[in-house]
Amino acid sequence: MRWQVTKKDTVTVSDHPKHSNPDTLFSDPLRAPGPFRFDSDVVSVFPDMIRRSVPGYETVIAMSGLLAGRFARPHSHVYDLGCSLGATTLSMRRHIEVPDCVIVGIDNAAAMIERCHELIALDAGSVPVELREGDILDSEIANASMVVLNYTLQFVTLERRRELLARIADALMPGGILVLSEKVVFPDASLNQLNIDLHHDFKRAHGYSDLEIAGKRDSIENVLVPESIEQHRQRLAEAGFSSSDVWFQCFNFASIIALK
Ligand code: GEK
Repeated sequence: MRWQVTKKDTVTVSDHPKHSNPDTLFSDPLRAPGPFRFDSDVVSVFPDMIRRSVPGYETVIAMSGLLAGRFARPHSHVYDLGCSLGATTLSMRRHIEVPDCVIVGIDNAAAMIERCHELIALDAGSVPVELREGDILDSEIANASMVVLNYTLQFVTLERRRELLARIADALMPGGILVLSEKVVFPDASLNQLNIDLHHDFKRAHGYSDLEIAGKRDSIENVLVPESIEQHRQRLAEAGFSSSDVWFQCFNFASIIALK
């Protein structure tokens, strides 16, 4: 593995090239891809993979930080659920200025949390960060002023999504915010196909071959289950959020804010 940053500094998503090997996981034509797993191979290429695969990723991470600056409250928790290597956590850490606010990052992939600990330790920010290795479906969420699910709910089984969102709504203080970023599908079949094609164009423009795009698509099928924006907003209302709307979208990747 090749990691170049060694001294404490402000670590941000724009440091990706320093924190990632290039993603070549699906470039071997002789290796049949199995179901996608967040293992150490994925961790070593993750920043490069997600930047080149998710249109708008860097904007969503940066704006999550701005939202934290506005919504984080003193004496509260801010949650980064499915924190991976802590890109959202670090972005929020740069912007939170209130006292006694703790960022809690949770991920159930051991390799992710291990590397996330190292990256947080390199960051010079002063807001306390607590990292938990565990399932967000089982982890305690309490006294929250802000909760972020950046590209994580899509990996939770459909049957358990509502219960998780209801627990998040319960844990949020009045005026609290949820940021929910997801790959989405569209009810109109031709628009859906157009957005899938545009996503693949985005990946090609970032250097992925057709073989790599097809390999990742096969591997992630049934692991990542996208829903429509309408389905998300309906469920958010049922879970106890008073309002929600899309604040960012690029092709079939959207981010919603929901207010308690
Ligand atoms: C980012 N938010 O960089 N419990 C805990 N973690 C989970 C669960 C679960 N039930 N299911 C999946 N994960 C990050 C990117 S990546 C998105 C999020 C992607 C974790 C999983 O281990 C992985 O680290 C993360 O959710 C999804 O903004 O890879 O497309």
